[in-house]
Amino acid sequence: TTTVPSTSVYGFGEHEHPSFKHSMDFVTYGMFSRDQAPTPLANLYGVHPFYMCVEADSNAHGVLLLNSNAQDVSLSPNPSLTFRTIGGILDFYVFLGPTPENVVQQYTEAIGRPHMPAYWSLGFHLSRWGYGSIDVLKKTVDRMHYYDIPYDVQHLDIDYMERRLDFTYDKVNYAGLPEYIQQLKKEGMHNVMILDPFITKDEEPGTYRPYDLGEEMGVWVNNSDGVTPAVGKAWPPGDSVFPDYTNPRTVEWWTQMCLEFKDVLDYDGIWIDMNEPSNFLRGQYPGCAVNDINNPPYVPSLEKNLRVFFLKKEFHPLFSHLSLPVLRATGKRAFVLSRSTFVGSGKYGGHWLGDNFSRWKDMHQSVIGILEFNLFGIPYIGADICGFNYNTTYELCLRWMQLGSFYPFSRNHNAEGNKEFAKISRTTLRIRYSLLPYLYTLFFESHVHGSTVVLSFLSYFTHRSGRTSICKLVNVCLRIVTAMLLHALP
Ligand code: MIG
Repeated sequence: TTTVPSTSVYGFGEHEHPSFKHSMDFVTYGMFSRDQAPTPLANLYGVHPFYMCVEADSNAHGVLLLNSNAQDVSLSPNPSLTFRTIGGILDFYVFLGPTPENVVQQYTEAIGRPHMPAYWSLGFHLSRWGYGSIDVLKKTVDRMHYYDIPYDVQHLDIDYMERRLDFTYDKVNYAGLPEYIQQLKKEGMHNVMILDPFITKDEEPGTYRPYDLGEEMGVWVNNSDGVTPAVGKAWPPGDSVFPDYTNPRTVEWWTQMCLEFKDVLDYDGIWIDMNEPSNFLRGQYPGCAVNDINNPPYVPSLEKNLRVFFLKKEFHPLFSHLSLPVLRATGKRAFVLSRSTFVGSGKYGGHWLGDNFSRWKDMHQSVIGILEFNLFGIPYIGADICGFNYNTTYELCLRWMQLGSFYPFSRNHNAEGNKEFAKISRTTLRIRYSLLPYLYTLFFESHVHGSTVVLSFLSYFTHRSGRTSICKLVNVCLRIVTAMLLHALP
């Protein structure tokens, strides 16, 4: 337990926090990675035991507890913080600031600077779970062009796969996908494919190379006996095994699979989903041993979860983190979008805020989440524009397009085809595109100096961010106003 010099405490993740500045009224946040749609205060996809505290005189400092075990932190009005972790070491790092921006720069110096994103990835992205066929995909792409929506990146969700098997594509419903991707590339578009981390073990032997090769190389996460693979159940048919990314052989296998797949579908980036890792079973086959590792004497404040896997192993939240550097092997600046993240993941990839809902509240929450991930050193961050779960409405989706046009990572997980809607979306996206050199520079500064890409007005005006930042802010405001005026003219 530690006292803190003020109640202005920010950070800790990943959660849906009701405000950027935390309530210190005896609130407890659990941290352990899991597949959970944003729910207030619950532990979500990633783990970031890092906070920043800003004092009344506007000096700021940050603290990281570098620990990946199941843990929680309680905030009290004293004001104080209490950390409880069920394993590992108490590896604390203190960052002295003095400005909030300095804190983030020092934090990312320690954990790894954010990667430099490819310029194209700052364009607008379109995605949807369930195009269902290449015809619907083509029509969607054509409609985007017809309505003249600025757009650079197309995502393909699990329905492009054959029976949801990684490293395959559906040769019936998506017949001709490799050629279509080539065509899109020629037209200047970029494509991102989803991959899930579980590999089915139940295909006919000799017919599914990702499993056969992985089995041969011995790359799966094992049960406590250290020999038999731990088996779970997820999207692909049959039961699944999970790659053990702490094993260098696994990294070799994973890299090889991704490169071989790139020879089939020439993607520009990968979107790694379900990598908390998620599992549809409660526990695993053949069941979890009864011991105090599986039933710890203290259970941190974590939501009960039906999709828990490897609970309580400190390696669990590192699963996704270790799988991210894979596309370095392509020799190009990689695009890796990860649902689960840990301390330092920003060095390899970006993140989206997960399965939000088509509600006004979720649009509001996206701003808080984006600010927080800028503190965590993952500035390439966005939320599913228009909302992922539920049906969106015209007004909500339109306003969300206007807001989302200014997310660092701007992706809509649904499409609309309506003239007025298109006109307004086009206008705000064009403003985004007119600002891309500026956004790219912010990412460069983030990559080199660890600065934030999005920061709160609070940081600008009350926390001595310095004259340059104020100039930058005035500059970007002026550019937005000018761009809006230009677009408003007939
Ligand atoms: O169990 O791939 O967060 O973006 O569309 C759901 C299907 C799996 C969850 C991701 C979402 C994606 C969906 N995935």
